[in-house]
Amino acid sequence: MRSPISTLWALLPILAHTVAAAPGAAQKALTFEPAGDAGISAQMMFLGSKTKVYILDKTENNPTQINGKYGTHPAWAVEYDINTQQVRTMDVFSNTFCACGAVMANGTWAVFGGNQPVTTGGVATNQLAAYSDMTGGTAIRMLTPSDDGQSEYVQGEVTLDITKDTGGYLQMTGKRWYPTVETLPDGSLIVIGGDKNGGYVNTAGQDNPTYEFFPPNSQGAVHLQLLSDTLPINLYPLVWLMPSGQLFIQSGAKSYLYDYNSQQTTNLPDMPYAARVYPASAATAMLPLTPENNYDPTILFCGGSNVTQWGNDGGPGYNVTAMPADASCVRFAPNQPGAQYENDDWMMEGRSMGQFVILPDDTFFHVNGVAMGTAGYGDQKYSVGESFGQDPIYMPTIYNPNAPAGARWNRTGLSPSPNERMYHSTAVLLPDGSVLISGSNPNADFTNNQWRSRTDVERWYPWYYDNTRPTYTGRPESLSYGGNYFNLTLDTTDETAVNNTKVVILRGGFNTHAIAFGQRSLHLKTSYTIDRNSNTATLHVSQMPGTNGPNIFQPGPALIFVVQNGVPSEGEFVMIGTGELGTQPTAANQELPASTVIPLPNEASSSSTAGTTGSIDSHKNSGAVSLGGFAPAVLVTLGLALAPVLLM
Ligand SMILES: *[C@@H]1O[C@H](CO)[C@@H](O)[C@H](O)[C@H]1NC(C)=O
Ligand SMILES: *[C@@H]1O[C@H](CO)[C@@H](O)[C@H](O)[C@H]1NC(C)=O
Ligand SMILES: *[C@@H]1O[C@H](CO)[C@@H](O)[C@H](O)[C@H]1NC(C)=O
Ligand SMILES: *[C@@H]1O[C@H](CO)[C@@H](O)[C@H](O)[C@H]1NC(C)=O
Ligand SMILES: *[C@@H]1O[C@H](CO)[C@@H](O)[C@H](O)[C@H]1NC(C)=O
Ligand SMILES: *[C@@H]1O[C@H](CO)[C@@H](O)[C@H](O)[C@H]1NC(C)=O
Ligand SMILES: [Cu+2]
Repeated sequence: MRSPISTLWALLPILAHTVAAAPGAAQKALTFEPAGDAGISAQMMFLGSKTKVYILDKTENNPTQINGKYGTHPAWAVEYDINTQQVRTMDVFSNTFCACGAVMANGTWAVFGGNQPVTTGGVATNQLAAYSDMTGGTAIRMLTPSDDGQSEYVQGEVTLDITKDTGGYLQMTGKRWYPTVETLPDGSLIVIGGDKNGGYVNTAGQDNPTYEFFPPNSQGAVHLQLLSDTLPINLYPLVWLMPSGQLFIQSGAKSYLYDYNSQQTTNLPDMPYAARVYPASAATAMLPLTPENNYDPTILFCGGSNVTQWGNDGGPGYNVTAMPADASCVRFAPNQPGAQYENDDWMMEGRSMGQFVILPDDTFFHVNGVAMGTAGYGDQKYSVGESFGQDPIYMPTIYNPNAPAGARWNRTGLSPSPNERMYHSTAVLLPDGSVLISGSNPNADFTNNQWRSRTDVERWYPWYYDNTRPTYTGRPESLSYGGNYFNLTLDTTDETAVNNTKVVILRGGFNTHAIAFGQRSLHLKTSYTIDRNSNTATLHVSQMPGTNGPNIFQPGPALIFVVQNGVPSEGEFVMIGTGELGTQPTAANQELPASTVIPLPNEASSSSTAGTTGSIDSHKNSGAVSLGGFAPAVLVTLGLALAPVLLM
């Protein structure tokens, strides 16, 4: 029988969790809300620090001006403050038109490539006239984010021959427009592919079928045949680092594993149903890596376009806006022997340029994009305005990878955004678990004509947004690959809630063209000790996986969330790894103690009969949890025998 006192203790956490949101606070869950104006169109976006989102545009005639190093010109880069919704213009002096980026192990972001200098109307130029922009093709810009409003891009110096970048260290081996960047296990970067001067799709004449590393090494540009083999739709190839250290690459209709150490390529099955890479532009994401799936990656591809004729760099060559976007969804687990693409639940409608934002509750917010046509724009008779896509989809969807097949897509309670988010729009997760959305600009230069260049910012709030959020103490500043576990003290001792607490490491990545480059989510292993005497709940949390850890989740900053019954805490930045580039030390993960409830003395009396001292009611909740010296059978018997005592 439970004493009155223990009944009270049991009620406390329930009381704490029913405290309503502040009186008068508007309920925001499942709604969109305006969130200021960026002054530029958010073609690229990444969360750099707890309070700052960095937004990049291409060279164009934005309403906001900046007095830059090479003259006064429209701004193409801003720092957006999440709390005040104010922006600070930043000087980027090369054309970032369709660049790519990633974060390194030391927390510095690097943004690679772009296009040639342009003047009014996006027309190529070799004069400083109009926009004072330099060539972006070979450019590298680095940014170390901070909350203090002082960060600036570090860029290669240029001569006033604006077509040449003389930055030495800060320039690539060749021009890359639409390259892909992935962080490597040592926290350096690989920059893959791209073309030289832009266009709707790539052509052999201007392809750059190579990759290079950053910081650069003696290899320079390394030929990558699979890029040539997947022309013309090999721009922004879809690339994920695998636990083996190889790269999974999906380009054109092909799939590969590529080992950049041995330069060996392994062919994998072809992509079914539709093209997923730009300009078909499917929504893509790696499913959360968890102890339950042994951190074995599965990649999800949804939508895109099953256009079969791709035209050339001048455009599609036919009325592409009349093509319905694709609705199919497939999963692929590249590491599995004999891996095949498998059907997943198809989307509620066809969509090109939909984007997945992985939320801390493991569901994917799917937003932005169009129902007809593809990415890209051009001055063609079939363009809508200049857009090669039309029929924007205002209604988001939620994808739940853990729901049973047939029930993974869901829009219960959702409502549409009033704003179209078409080509060159972006979305990124914020530390409070909401999503920032901005951009949409299928135009060569800034315009208010349909479809207009959007500079407004909006925010979307998931179902958990207004819930009382879990809090905890003991958050580490950094996590190692393997080593000793750490303890967090939770704000509830309710066993169901404690048992349903996950620690999620999430990196939102560099977002552009409906792709979140580098987006990854990983669950750390956990177990718990609830002590009814001190009324405390301690969550024991493993470090990052030791074995292959830097391949599974690359070093560098990421958000940590404590997620209880699906409701995330505020996310905080934690450094994964050493905080420096270089081989990351790995070690075996210390085994976690078995989950335990230490009862009050009157309850414990029954435990002594089983010969234990206080530590009873052990629950094994992960394959790696230590059994604390007890044989499994003994523990099971013990658990069953004590269950009535503990649970009544
Ligand atoms: C991070 O590493 C890069 C490449 O070595 C370097 O250029 C940059 O200055 C480093 N950032 C910090 C904050 O040390
Ligand atoms: C391409 O998509 C259209 C529209 O969704 C569909 O009717 C058609 O069957 C698809 N074709 C293939 C080969 O999947
Ligand atoms: C292209 O297709 C769209 C959608 O069917 C149609 O509205 C438009 O008139 C077509 N444009 C041209 C130039 O044929
Ligand atoms: C949709 O998702 C919500 C929130 O996750 C859930 O409560 C609801 O049961 C789901 N609906 C369907 C039809 O799956
Ligand atoms: C974590 O908690 C366990 C049991 O509650 C304790 O034995 C261990 O020493 C703690 N570890 C740290 C690093 O505080
Ligand atoms: C803890 O959660 C696991 C997984 O959901 C479940 O199997 C187990 O029964 C739970 N244990 C308790 C004590 O609630
Ligand atoms: Cu683009």
